[in-house]
Amino acid sequence: MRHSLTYKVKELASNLGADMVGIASQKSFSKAPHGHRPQDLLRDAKSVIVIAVSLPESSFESAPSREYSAAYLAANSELNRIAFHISKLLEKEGFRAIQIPAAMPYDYETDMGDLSHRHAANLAGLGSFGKSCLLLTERFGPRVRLVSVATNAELSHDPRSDLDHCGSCTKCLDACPSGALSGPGIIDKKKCNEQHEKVGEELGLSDEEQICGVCIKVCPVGKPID
Ligand code: B12
Ligand code: SF4
Ligand code: SF4
Repeated sequence: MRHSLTYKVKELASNLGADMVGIASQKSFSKAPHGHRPQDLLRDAKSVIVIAVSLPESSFESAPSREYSAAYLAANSELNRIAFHISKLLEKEGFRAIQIPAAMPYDYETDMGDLSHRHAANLAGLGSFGKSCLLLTERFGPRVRLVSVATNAELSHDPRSDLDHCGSCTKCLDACPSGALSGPGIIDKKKCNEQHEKVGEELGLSDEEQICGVCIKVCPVGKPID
């Protein structure tokens, strides 16, 4: 039962356009901040399904740009759509499931999502953290966006990923235009946010459309060698 439902969930996600799917146990979130664990969103949560959709390589070439912003928004709506259908499948099978927004809405005061998709993706084996604080996947590097679904179904869990993809590289730290990345894994969210606002003003973007993405653009992980 557990294996066949896991298979159905993964199959549906990839039929709907997911590039990667992994599953983490609710128990692996024990170090997540209070209020941001799967059981804070779904009382009897047992598993978290994490889905990644990659963005076309070319959309980053121009980043930050209106074209990258469009790809960013398209990926968010694809992810929310996939998560919606996974939740419906699980409910049809007699379980409960809740989708966590890919991006907006989140708590704008604390800059925190209800659940951190990056941590969830790491726990579900999709990739590991880079010096940029982003999730790096072997195949697409950081050029993926993520979404999670918490469910009370006991699914088969994937092992956590702990590969170091960065080594001695410091490209993202050197390229960050706002100085928000001051060291490996250290981000000043205020500076990063201000950069999003600055770019947004320059490009005439609404709050929801604001992007930067330079730390993704310069990352060599998962890029074809040229
Ligand atoms: C708010 C937000 C922002 C804010 C704040 C960023 C930040 N670093 O928190 C701003 C606007 C600045 C921002 C910028 C960007 N973002 Co953003 N953002 C989010 C959002 C909506 C919430 C992030 C969040 O919850 N942060 C709070 C927590 C995780 O961070 P924290 O306070 O530092 O948490 C500490 C502890 O609480 C603890 N913790 C929290 N949860 C857990 C869980 C466990 C198990 C453990 C052990 C610990 C733990 O860990 C942290 C300490 O290291 C997520 C979507 C989501 N729901 O995950 C996208 C998201 C993180 N953003 C994303 C992206 C791509 C970007 C940008 C590139 C923007 C762009 N598209 O141009 C930049 C990159 C900045 C960077 N280098 O990290 C992607 C990342 C994809 C990836 N490959 O990793 C996400 C996941 C959106 C998505 N659906 O894909 N973002
Ligand atoms: S999104 Fe831009 S400002 Fe924010 S950390 Fe990445 S490069 Fe720096
Ligand atoms: S640019 Fe280099 S240091 Fe930054 S996340 Fe990618 S591999 Fe790591």
